[in-house]
Amino acid sequence: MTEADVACYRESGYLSPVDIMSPTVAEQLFLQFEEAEKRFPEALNAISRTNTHLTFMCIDAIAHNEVILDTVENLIGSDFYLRESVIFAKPPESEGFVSWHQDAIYMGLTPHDFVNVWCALTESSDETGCLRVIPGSHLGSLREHEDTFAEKNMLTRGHQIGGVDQKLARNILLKPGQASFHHPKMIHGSLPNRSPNRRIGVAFWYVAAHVQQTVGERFILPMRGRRPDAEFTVLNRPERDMSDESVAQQAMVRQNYENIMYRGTDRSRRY
Ligand SMILES: O=C(O)CCC(=O)C(=O)O
Repeated sequence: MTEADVACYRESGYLSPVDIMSPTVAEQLFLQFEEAEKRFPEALNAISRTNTHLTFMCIDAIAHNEVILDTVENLIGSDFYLRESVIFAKPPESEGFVSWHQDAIYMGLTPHDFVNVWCALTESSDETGCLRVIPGSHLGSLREHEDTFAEKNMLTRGHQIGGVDQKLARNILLKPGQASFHHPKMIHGSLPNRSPNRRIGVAFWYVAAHVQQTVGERFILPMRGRRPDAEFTVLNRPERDMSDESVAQQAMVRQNYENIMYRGTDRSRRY
C-alpha cells in the first residue's frame, strides 16, 4: 500500500479494489463457506448473518487476513480491534437492495476512526448488485436517515438518506479475493442482483482502540496493538465451526448490537 493509496482514501473515502488473497485461495474459502452453509443452513441465512466470524472458521480466516490488517493499520493506525461482521448475500435474480446510508449513524462510536472492509466471496459487478459509493461524501457530517423497514431493504431499520444524486455514484467492482475499504461516513448502498449468480460479500468493521463506544457494551476481538482504555470484553476466536461456546458468545454479541441498532425505535426485525 502506497502513500498515494492512503491519500486517495482520505480524499474520496474509499479504497478499491485491494487484492487480499489469490483467486485460488478465494475459491477454496468459498468452497468452505458453501460446505458450512450445507452443514448449518440455519446459522448462515439472511437472518443469522451477523458476527459469523465468531462461529465459522472460514469467516474467521478472512477477518485475520494479513493484507486486510496491514491496510487497516495504514488507514486508522496500529491499535485496533474487530467489532462486528455482516454477511450481505443476494440470491440470483433477487429484489434485495441496500438504501443509501452511512454506517456510523447507529453504531454509537465516536470519533469516526473505524473502517468497513467489504470482502467479495463471489463476483460483485453492476449486474450482481455491487456496492455503490458517493466519493467524498465522508467529508460531510452525518446525514438524517429515515427508517423505512422496507421488506426488501437489507439494512436492519431499512434506514435511508434522501436526495442522493445517483449520478455521483461509483460502482465498486470486485472479484473473489478482492476487498474494498470505506470510511464510516461514506454514503453507500447497492441495487438488486439481476444476474443468475449469487452475490456474497462479508463486511467487517475494524475500530481504532481510542474510539469511544457511547451506547451499549463494547466487545472486542483484539487484532493489533493496544486495547481500549475504557471497559471492554474480549471475545475468543472459534476453534471449530459452531461449537457451543462460540454460539453462546455470538448470541451475546448479537443481542448487544440489536440493542444498539434498534435504540429509539419500537420496531425491530429478526436481524
Ligand atoms: O453488500 C451490500 O450491498 C451493502 C453493504 C453495506 O451496506 C455495508 O457493508 O455497510
